[in-house]
Amino acid sequence: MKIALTVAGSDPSGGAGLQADLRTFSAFKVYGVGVTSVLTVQNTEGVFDINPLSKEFLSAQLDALLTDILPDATKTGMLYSAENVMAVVDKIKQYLLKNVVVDPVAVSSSGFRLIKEDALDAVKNYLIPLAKVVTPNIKEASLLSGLDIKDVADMKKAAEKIKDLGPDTVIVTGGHLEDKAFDVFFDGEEFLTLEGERLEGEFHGTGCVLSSAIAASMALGYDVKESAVKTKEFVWKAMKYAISAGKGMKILNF
Ligand code: PXL
Repeated sequence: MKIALTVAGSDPSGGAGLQADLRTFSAFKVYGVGVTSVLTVQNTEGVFDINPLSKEFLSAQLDALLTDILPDATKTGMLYSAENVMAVVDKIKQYLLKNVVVDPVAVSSSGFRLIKEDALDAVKNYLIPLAKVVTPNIKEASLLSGLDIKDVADMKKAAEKIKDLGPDTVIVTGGHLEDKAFDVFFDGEEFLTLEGERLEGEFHGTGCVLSSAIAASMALGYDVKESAVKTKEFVWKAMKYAISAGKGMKILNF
């Protein structure tokens, strides 16, 4: 069985973060292993507090795991502090981790900031350059590119700028225009605009599920483009059949 690793924050509601990532790996019949970077106080209505683990504890978890199990793909989610970003960067290099998918988590759907100011620079300058795929949503793509994004043309410009940071592929997600939802894929040569019918509602954890699905698909041996196309369909269906587990945002169902 193929193995995927997530290094991510804990979301007790299970809609996002480590819990959602592991659930996604299972849906792809990939064995999931998980290293926790941050604890959050959270439910489907919002994020109320954040408690990052120390870089020593994060590194110790990664060492214990990676000297035992080497994953076929790795996804990084919320890391929060610059020290934790750098700890993950060091371990990706030390263990030569492959198929690295970086979800540059910065802001929750409810608007709560999920990254410290100085950590964004570390993500940009050290983590994203190691990525096979980086999956910013529109807000994150704006932060990373410095561009104001209003339409698909802006998403493409942002993808180009983010590609210059050094990842193999950029997927900017969540562009809305009229009744369509767009993701833009750019590998340095080819742009693909992945289009889906726009779904109404507030969803929690779409970015986590998307990046984990891409990691799982790559762990199974699919290339990045095939993985991106397959994942768009998977996430769209999971949103269409989303459940209201609590009083707040809907949780993807797959
Ligand atoms: O969806 C981004 C995200 C990632 N990781 C954790 C989160 C959230 C959003 O709330 O809580 C742990």
